[in-house]
Amino acid sequence: MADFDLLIRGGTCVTAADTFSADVAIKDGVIAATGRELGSADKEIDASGLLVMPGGIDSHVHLAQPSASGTPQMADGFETGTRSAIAGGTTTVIPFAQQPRGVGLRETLESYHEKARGQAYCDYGFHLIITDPTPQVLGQELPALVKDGYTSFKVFMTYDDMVLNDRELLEVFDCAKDCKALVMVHCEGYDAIRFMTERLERQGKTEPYYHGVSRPQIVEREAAHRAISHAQLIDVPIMIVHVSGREAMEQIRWAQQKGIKIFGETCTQYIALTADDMKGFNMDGSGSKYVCSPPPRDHESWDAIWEGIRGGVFQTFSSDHCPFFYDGPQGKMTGKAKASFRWVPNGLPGVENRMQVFFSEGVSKGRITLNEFVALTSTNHAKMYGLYPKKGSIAPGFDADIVLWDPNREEVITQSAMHHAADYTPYEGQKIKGWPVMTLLRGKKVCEEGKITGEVGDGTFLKRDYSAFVS
Ligand code: DUC
Ligand code: ZN
Ligand code: ZN
Repeated sequence: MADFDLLIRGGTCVTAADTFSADVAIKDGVIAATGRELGSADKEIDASGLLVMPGGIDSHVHLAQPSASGTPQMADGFETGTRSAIAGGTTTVIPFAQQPRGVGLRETLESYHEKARGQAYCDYGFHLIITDPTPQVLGQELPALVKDGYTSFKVFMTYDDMVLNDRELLEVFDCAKDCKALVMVHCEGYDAIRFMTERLERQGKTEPYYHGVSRPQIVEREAAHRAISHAQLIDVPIMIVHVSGREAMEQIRWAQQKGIKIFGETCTQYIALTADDMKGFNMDGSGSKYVCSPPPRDHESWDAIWEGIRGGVFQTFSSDHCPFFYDGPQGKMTGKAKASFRWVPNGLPGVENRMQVFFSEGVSKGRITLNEFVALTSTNHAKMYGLYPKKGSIAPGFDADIVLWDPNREEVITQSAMHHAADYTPYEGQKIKGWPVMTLLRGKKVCEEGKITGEVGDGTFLKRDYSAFVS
């Protein structure tokens, strides 16, 4: 009988801390050993010339979230969204379970479990989205669910159906402090956006491009500062998600330098897209393909985001995969969206392209090291959201979630090769250097050369521990 189930031979292992030549031995879905002369295995994979990295963890993904009536439904559910994830080298996603106002948190979670059960190609957890922080929710439901392993949740400072006012934010932060949960905050100011939107509409400026004008960086900066101040008042750590440019980045850096426990996340669209992409062909709608919130900015903002990445302001790099169709009856420009950008659904597909774009722009262009790439795409997500030391590294005892990566391979991103259900990728035509060639989920080969070899249902639900960053 062989010593191991699988041996990955001859590759270069990369973790958040080290880069080293070693074979990786896998048994029962777990990494059993790394090194040389490890023993025999039932199967072997030749990884010479390839990087052996922890599978990506994308801690900011939206799948199968219902939309308000009359607006388009999301393009991806759990099956297609997680299929797209593994094709891009990501082996764990953490989507959101959004509480409809008036509905309890357990009922909310159960409805998402139903959508996900047996449908996923990769492992998954859930963050809650709290939209209705009643005394019952904060006093009983949320603390109990945090104990049950739902250790993070998101709150919004904008959107009619989700916005929390300052008093509610403070109550939620206070609850998070008591139950050791990590709060993710969407920082954009509701009133300022409404004011800008109504003024633009009065001026007849309703094309998708004006989505970006309605929520400039000042709006994000003001909300980020307000969230930071509230967090400081309560003395609770928070994570400011999807930071788009210099203004909010500097607020986080300022807070971190003062010793306030604020964490930061940025996403692919903020290093690869600009507001000009939303110009498209105006009301024929192609600009709507790029409508997301916060909106993509400009090249100076890309530089600011890289400054934040290199300077340690951001701990995680996510996709904020939030996919809608462009064409057809569920397309981004259907119904009310033709009348104003305010009705265009906010979000882009991106879970498949996250690691490709980040590797190419980051590692291949010399902006970050391989180890920083692993930290920002995998290890830090695992630590931030209570999945470490099960996920996020190449070492004995970790799940054998592994991506084999060719650092020299050149490709061009194109919709025809994508695995999501959406009918476009916002990264169409991007030239990429560095590409995933094989993805393993707990030791099983689930994707090779863009061909899915895993099965729907391979992915399992992950109960999570407390964040390593919340004490
Ligand atoms: N916030 C997100 O996190 N994702 C999509 C849209 C939004 O506003
Ligand atoms: Zn958000
Ligand atoms: Zn999001």
